[in-house]
Amino acid sequence: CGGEDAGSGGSGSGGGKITLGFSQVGAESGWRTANTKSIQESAATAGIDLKFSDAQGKQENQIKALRSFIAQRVDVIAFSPVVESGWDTVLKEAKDADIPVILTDRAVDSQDTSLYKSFIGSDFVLEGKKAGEWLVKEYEGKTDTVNIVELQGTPGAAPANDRKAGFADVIKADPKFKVIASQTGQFTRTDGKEVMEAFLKTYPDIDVLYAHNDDMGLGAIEAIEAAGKKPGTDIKIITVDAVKDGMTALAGGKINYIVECSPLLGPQLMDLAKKVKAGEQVPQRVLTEETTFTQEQAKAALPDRKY
Ligand code: GZL
Repeated sequence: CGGEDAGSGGSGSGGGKITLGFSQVGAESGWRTANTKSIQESAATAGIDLKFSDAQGKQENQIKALRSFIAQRVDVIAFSPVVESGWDTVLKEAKDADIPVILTDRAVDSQDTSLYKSFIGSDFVLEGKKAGEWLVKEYEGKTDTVNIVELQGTPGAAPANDRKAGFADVIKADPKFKVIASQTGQFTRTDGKEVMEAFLKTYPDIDVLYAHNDDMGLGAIEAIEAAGKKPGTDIKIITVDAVKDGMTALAGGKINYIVECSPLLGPQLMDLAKKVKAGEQVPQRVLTEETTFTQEQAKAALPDRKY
């Protein structure tokens, strides 16, 4: 769906070599590590000069990085917004500086879509729906209450907001599904384990855990086992991402279903950056390809997993 005519971009290093300023969320999960690797390797392959900044999960660090890229007159700016809100001012500064911006991975809630040339990432609402649809099928024909606990991603982050909404939208069809607790585990193993420990102390009969990423699910598995319960059997577990550690737990029966969210955005980002720099029209929205995995499918897919 045609985007805007891309800006001419900054002076950058002039000539052929494109300078791309990239602000990354942080290093909170296996997914993020794989995403960073994809971006760094793809920039090298594409002959793009990458200025990479790790925000350690803080929006103020991302805004600082974007302002630094503007000051350096990079040709293109790309970033994965740690949260959805609070970007309009700095995005307007980039637009006023005639430096095109590409969003990767996560969206912003800016109403003015002229503030960025393209957004490449997953449909997180759909990911939440896929998780819910598996659960509905898993409990088809059953009438007992299904007690669900939810480990949410980073507060305010698009994947956390949307995976929660998509899941809730599907399970609301059947009142037997009850989300008895829902709390952030910050997309990390450590927090996922701590919050699951608290859930287990408070709720003796948890049937299902829905974790917004593998890492929190893996942390929760440690807590479930420490509590003397069998993950994947006593408590069914659904996660999102499909990184290698998650797929290994799925193949091993400790997770029941994983909705894939691909971190391999690097090649498409570099292609978009080149097009935007050349002033070519680019799609406003680029959806990433992804699937879902059962335990059997994970066993088959594991040997070829790239991350
Ligand atoms: C999703 C990405 C999320 C992953 C988490 O595109 O933003 O952030 O699902 C990561 O693992 O921390």
